[in-house]
Amino acid sequence: MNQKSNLQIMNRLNKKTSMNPVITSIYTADPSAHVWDDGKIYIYASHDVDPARGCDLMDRYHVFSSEDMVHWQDEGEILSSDDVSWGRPEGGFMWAPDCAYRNGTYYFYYPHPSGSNWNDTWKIGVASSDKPTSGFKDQGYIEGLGGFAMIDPAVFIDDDNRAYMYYGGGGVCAAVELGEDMVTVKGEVQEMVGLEDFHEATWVFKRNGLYYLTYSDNLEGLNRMCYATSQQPFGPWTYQGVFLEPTGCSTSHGSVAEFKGQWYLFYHNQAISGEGNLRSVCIDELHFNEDGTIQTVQQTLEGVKPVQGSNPPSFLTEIYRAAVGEVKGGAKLKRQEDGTTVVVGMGAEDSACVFEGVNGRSTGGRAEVGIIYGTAEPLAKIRFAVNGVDYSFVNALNTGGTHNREGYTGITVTLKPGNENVITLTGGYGEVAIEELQIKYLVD
Ligand code: FUB
Repeated sequence: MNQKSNLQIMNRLNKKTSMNPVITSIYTADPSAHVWDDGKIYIYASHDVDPARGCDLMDRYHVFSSEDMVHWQDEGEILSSDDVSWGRPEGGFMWAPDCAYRNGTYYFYYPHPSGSNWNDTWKIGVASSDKPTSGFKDQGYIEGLGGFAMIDPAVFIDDDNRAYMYYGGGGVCAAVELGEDMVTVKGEVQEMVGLEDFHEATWVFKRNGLYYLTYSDNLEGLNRMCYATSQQPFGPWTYQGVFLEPTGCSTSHGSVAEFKGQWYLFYHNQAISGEGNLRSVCIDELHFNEDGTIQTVQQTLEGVKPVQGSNPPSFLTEIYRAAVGEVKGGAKLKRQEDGTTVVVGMGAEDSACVFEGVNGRSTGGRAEVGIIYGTAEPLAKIRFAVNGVDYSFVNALNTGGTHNREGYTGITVTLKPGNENVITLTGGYGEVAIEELQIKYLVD
């Protein structure tokens, strides 16, 4: 195999704004954004596994982090339906999640059915970790919640440190206080009163002492995001109207967060795929009027600017370059004029290229894989597997590669220790000429 030596590369990205969608390597939706004590902002999102089949293949949550709102690091997969001991045997259906932090532990909440009859068996599961981006372990589901569509959990921790979980779908929004352990409930589940045309996608935040509950409405085929306000965490709520008009996607789901003095809306659209079940996370600024009402969010292509005082991240990283070994099916190795070799023919059915002997270092662990390629087809994609584990399709877009396009996120995977990792790219979904993989190791 044509392996190149390890290189120390100063990787300075020059992206000026975040661009929308902001996450482009895989399909993500339902973003829940949080600022943690390490000074970074994180997005916990649903993962629309491609190809989608309704919403039932949604699985394998990823989390993304940023220091400046413009450059986002895929931190990798944090939980899949395979990890859920009580979940439905068929897996999938890992819908809109949220995360909360208390006393050194991160709690990841997610809706998932416990039975094959998915629509009647929703539960809200919880997994915990001492890290925001890895190590999450199933802690079962929250008992004592209401017997209706238990989807879309959102956890809000108030200034007095009391924690509340909001959830619901199909017209009912409910809330309950969480116990100190963040897993049991305290007191009665209460239905939220005063919301108009509630559909799903609850999110709660507080600003200047006022509680805001955002959610999606039922506008046929093109849900919008609405909000209501209250002086108390349990309402009653005063409906305030729509603040995100349709994004072009049938569902709408978002979160609101303040980071370094600026408020943002995190939401999704279907701008990359054109399909309602292959969605992409976006970010735009959120502005308030003097009376606390929210201005209609302007959906932009540029996204948001770097936060004040931030520099583009510059990280000295060991980047390991793997070159292709074996090619299969219609795929062929082609020597270029500059002496480099690329894999062509990846548009053919059954085509694949295999990178063997990929170094996971002595420890193994998380590593971001950038695929260096060229394509002229906006919706070309490649199926991506590591050591036989399928990571879904990775979008190619007509961009020149996951590390070449400004700000294009690579995909983060788990490697095993040693140099026997095998990465397989399978084609048949558009012409993509593949040059090499670049592997950036992430420290846990
Ligand atoms: O992503 C699956 C479901 O679609 C979410 O749970 C809803 O909020 C909607 O976005």
